[in-house]
Amino acid sequence: MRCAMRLIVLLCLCFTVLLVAACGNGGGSSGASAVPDGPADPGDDPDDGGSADGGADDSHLDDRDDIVLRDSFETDLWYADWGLNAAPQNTEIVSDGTSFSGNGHLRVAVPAGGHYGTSFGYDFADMGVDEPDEVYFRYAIRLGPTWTTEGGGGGKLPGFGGTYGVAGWGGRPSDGSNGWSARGLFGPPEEGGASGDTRVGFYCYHADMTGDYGANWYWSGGALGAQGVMRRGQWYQVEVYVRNNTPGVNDGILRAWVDGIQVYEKADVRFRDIDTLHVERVWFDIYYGGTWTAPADMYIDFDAVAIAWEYIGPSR
Ligand SMILES: [Ca+2]
Repeated sequence: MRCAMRLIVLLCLCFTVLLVAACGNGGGSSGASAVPDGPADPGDDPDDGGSADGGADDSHLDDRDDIVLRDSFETDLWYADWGLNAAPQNTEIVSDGTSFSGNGHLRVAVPAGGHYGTSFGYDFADMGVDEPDEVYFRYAIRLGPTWTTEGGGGGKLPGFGGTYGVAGWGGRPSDGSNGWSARGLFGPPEEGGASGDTRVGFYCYHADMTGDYGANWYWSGGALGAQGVMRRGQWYQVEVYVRNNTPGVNDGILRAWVDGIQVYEKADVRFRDIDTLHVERVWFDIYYGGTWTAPADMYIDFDAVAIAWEYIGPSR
């Protein structure tokens, strides 16, 4: 009888311990998830690498020690890796089975009648990384089904900035001492403007510019064809490269590749006359205009971003 009582007491104790442990776990997981802050560790993004549902595989980048950032937009908290505390305007993670890599991508909406888009960046100094003078930036891009430049509209796509909040964008011309930028550019095709076909290139504020606005340097070849256009609904993997010029010398470089094929090079750019201007940021700027606005509700999808000190190359 005493044995039986001891067993019952022991069982009760065990049950109590299990109950307390279960409650403890429940309490922990029901709290708000902490948003990690601080600079991202290069090559330390658990979202990336390995075989991906979307078919694109970046595992060949896993062993590289020059990768500054990889983002495959697999989580709603993607923006923390960019040093942000909240998702930028008009962005959302979409998981609809059509991602370029994995099962998530970033959708940037451009509402009818508006200019934005979105604007955020990977600001090297803010992320604890010395501002470079050359950098590679790769992203996958897909124009949405209602995307159009009909009527002549164009605007900005992701690229590089060294504006320092002073000059080199937005009608604030560069003079070599104040700032520069080389964002992406989109514009209407030479023919078939209603088709959604969209020319792409660099939109560059540089020290040799005349007037108040940047130069349009369009790309062509490779997957863009002779007309240099992207089509709706198709993923393209863009990689852009900038090398700042020797101060005062026309030896700065801009290059672009689409799906691993080079589609642009310019090697005589003068971004700066002083050595205190560097690559301040990788600038994720989606802006319709100019002065014109989006003629319809539109969006662009992005995925498989990488920033690195050496050529990245396409996903496999
Ligand atoms: Ca993805």
